[in-house]
Amino acid sequence: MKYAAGVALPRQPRNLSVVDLAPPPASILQDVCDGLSRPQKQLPPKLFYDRRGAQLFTAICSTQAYYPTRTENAILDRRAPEIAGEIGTAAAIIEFGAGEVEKIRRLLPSLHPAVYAALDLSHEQLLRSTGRLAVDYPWLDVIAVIGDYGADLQSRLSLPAYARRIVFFPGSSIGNFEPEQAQAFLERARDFVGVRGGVLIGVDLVKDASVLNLAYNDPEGYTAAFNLNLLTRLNRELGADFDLSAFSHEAFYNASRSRIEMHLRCVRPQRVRIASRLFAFDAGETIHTESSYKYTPDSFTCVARAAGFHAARLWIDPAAWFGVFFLHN
Ligand code: AVI
Repeated sequence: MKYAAGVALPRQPRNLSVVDLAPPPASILQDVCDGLSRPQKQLPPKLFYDRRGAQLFTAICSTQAYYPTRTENAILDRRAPEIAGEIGTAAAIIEFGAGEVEKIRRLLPSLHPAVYAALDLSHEQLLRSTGRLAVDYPWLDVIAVIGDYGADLQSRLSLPAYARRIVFFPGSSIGNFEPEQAQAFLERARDFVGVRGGVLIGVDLVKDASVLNLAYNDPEGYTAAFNLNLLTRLNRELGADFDLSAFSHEAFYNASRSRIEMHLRCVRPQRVRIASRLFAFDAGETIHTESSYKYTPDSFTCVARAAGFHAARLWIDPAAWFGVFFLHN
């Protein structure tokens, strides 16, 4: 059993092991300055997920407006036996961005894998959630992998050779990649799972713009708070002096690019100091903070095919708002 250095884990369940593949802490300063120096200012969406951002994202997922979470959950609940039929029992499931490890619970009774490895960078949350999972499923080997999407799983994660490898990537997080990054992610996943393996992935689908626009402008204001929290984080971690009252949340569906765009719009001219740099914002100018691509079954199948997968099975909800794909060779 391996422990992450410096992580106190009282009463760690015997069926839980921990692998620490976290990259060395990197300063976010360079990414932030690069993004704010572009003609269309931008900030990397990975910066959303500090502790407050993670809480706000959980709150977003519970709203009526943000349909992806409950729609995907309903597909997983309803289709678990069919999904398990495709994957087979005794597989090794590796979930990317596992967080609360909530979705896999919907599949475990049907799927009965040999191993479940949950990868996430947020080690506190991951150790808590995988610890609970290991207690609830004493027959399951659970591995908490502290790392990001770039972690070298091939050489650092030991999985039983007999087990079919399945990458599980729910939540439509693939939509936050640019399409070429999405293809690259799937290519890496395909290399990792090998010819016998597969990828089970949640994908948000193109739909009426009014549904999409509401999902990213929830009446409770959680998405707006999530977006603005980015600036709070820069003020705290980089000593920046953003005046939060000068920026407002904006999210809209860009149909020509099949994506939701989230921006922070500057409502009056601003000069913002970050470390030794000064950034000027005109009134009306925006910082692009996130894209969330929406696919059709065909457009996503094209990306999967370009990444080398030959076969796909798709489960969708009755309104065709969300798809769960199983990609294999
Ligand atoms: C994590 N990701 C799939 C979410 C999305 O829908 O693109 C992030 C999010 N941003 C605003 N609301 C939710």
